[in-house]
Amino acid sequence: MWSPAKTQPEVSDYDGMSPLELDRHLYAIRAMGFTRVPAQVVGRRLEDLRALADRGLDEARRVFGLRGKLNFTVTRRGFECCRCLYTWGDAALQLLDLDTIHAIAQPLLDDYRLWDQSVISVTPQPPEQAALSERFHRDTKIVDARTEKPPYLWCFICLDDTTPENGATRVVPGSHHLDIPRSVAGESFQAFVQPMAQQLCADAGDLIVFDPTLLHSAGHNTTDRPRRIINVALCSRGTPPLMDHWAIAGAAVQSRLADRVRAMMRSDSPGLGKTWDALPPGWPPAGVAGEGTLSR
Ligand SMILES: O=C(O)CCC(=O)C(=O)O
Repeated sequence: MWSPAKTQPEVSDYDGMSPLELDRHLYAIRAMGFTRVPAQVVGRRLEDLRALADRGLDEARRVFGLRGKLNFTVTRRGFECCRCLYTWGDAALQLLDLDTIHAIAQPLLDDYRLWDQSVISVTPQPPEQAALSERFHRDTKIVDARTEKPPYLWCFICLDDTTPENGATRVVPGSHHLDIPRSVAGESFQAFVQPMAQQLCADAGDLIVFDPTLLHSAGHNTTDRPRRIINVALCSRGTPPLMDHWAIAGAAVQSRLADRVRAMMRSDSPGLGKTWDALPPGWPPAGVAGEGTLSR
C-alpha cells in the first residue's frame, strides 16, 4: 500500500515547489503513472469545496432519480458523480487556477483544456458489494509515453482522507505503458489485475495527479461516510473536452476568470454540448460581464 509521508506544510497551496520537486512529480507521472502533492487545499477553502460538492451531488442524485440517467456519466451503486462542478461555487472556479495543477500540466500536456471538473463520491457499501465496487479499467487508450504526450491528465483533490477502508483509488503502477496480454479476457481481467494494484492513500487537501490510461478502480468503502474527490480533468489541445465549458460557464462567470482558466475553458472543438443534466437551479446566473474578479 502506498501511503503519504506524514510531514505536511501547515500553510495552504504549497506555493514554492522547487524545480527538483516539480521534476520528481513529472518523473513519477511518466514512470509510474501517478504522483501525490500534499496539502494543496486547506482550511476554509477545503470546507467550501466540500459544501459545494455536496450540493452538486444532491442535485445529480435528484435528477438521476427522476430521469434514470445523467449524460456522459456512469452512475452505479456505490459511485456518484456530478459534472461541471465549477457551476456550484467560486471555490470550484478558484481550484481551476491552482498553481500546482498548472505547473504539472504544462510540461506534460503543453497546451491543455478543461475536459471536465467533477466530484466523484464513493459511498458506503456492504462487504458483499466489494467485487462490484472495484472494477479495474483504463479511461483512455494507451499512447507511447516515450514519444507522445498523454492526451489526458486527471488531477484529484481529495476532499476526505482516502484510506483502504473508505475506498481510496486503486492503481497498477506503470500500467499506462503496457497493454494486458491477449490471454486475459472477460472476467479473468479483474482477477489478473487485482494482485498488482496498490491504493492511493492521501490526506484531505492533497492533490493526486494521474494518467487515466493507468489501470485503476475506485476502492470499496466500508465506512459510514462517503469518500469524495474533485477531479480537475485536463486534455491536451486537439483532444475534445467533454462539453463546452466556456458556454456552460456563461457570461457572468467568463468575465471573472483568470487568464489561464479562461484559456483552459475555451475550446475550438466543434459540436460540444452546451449544458449538462444537473446544473444549479436557474443556471446560468443573471449578471453581466465584468462583475468582480475571482482571485486565488
Ligand atoms: O474515484 C475513484 O477512485 C476512481 C474514479 C474512476 O474510476 C475514474 O475516474 O475513472
